[in-house]
Amino acid sequence: MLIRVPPPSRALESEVTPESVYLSRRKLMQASLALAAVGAVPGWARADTLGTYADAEPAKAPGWFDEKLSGTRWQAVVAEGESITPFKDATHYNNFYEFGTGKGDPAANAGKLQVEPWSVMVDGEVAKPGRYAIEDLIKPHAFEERIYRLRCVEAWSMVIPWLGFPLADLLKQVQPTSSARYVRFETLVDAEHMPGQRSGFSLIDWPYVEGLRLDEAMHPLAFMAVGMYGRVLPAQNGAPLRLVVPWKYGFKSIKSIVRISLVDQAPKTTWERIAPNEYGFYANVNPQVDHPRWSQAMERRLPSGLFSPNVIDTRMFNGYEEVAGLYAGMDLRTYY
Ligand SMILES: Nc1nc2c(c(=O)[nH]1)N[C@H]1C(S)=C(S)[C@@H](COP(=O)(O)O)O[C@H]1N2
Ligand SMILES: [Mo]
Repeated sequence: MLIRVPPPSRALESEVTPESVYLSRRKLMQASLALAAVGAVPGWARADTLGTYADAEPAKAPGWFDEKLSGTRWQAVVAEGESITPFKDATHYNNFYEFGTGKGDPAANAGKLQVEPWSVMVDGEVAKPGRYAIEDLIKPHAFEERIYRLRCVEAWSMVIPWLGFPLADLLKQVQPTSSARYVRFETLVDAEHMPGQRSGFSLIDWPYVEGLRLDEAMHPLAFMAVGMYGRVLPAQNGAPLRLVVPWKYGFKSIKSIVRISLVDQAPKTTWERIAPNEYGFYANVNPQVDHPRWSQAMERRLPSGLFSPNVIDTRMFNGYEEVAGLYAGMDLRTYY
């Protein structure tokens, strides 16, 4: 359960510059060029928080990833005065039930996931449906780095530097028709390599399904990640392609996507099916609407331990208040 301690002051937090974060000379030059090009960059979006990460284990990436990496726009930092979660925590404290329900299970088991070749079925209300090889889905889009807070519904959080591109760009590529109202996402089903799908005790009716309203999906903050910490996405974080919706609880950010459908009805999502009174379709981070079994007013920011629990206030929309307009006139207690 959550231990309530006063949140550390913002000043204290911003003093912490993660030693693990640095830029290579080449990336630093790219970053300053990119920053100069975009012009009005807020003071906290300093170049030394962008780029490569000393603690990130290097990994061999598919060719399509390496081809795009050098053109990355190291510009969009969205974590004012906060420090980036160590790579080790972000990759060893995971939820990915396909690999087991323990926080260490994904890191232990996801190495068996076969990510090459990978394709994504795009269907439903789109002008360009079809089975897309991941290369073809990625090719038209420049990589960006986005440093986002990730707030799990279980009241812990991290700050993760993602690599990828806006979901809106992918949707424009496949061209939703005028009847499309929602986007539905599905994760891979592969019981041979995903031990959680073999478990007889699993609550989940596979595949894992998530969804967004089309206007939410088109919001510039909604992101498709293919990498993190300047490298390709580790399997336990949802390789090779996962959604990141930073203003919503983490369970909306579906991993290892194999199908994207444009539909006219709100899809029934995995956690809604399991416990509709606890997990809604919207799942916007909201400190005022508690989970039926625990408070959502605060969160444990990882790394967190017994002697420094690092409990901080949870912010409305996880601090991404620019999305508020999407929910104008909606009672967020009803649409939780
Ligand atoms: N397919 C799938 N996607 C998933 C999950 C899952 O179990 N299966 N867990 C979700 C939850 S609850 C969270 S908090 C985030 C965790 O992402 P991370 O492990 O990269 O931090 O992934 C989400 N995406
Ligand atoms: Mo979560």
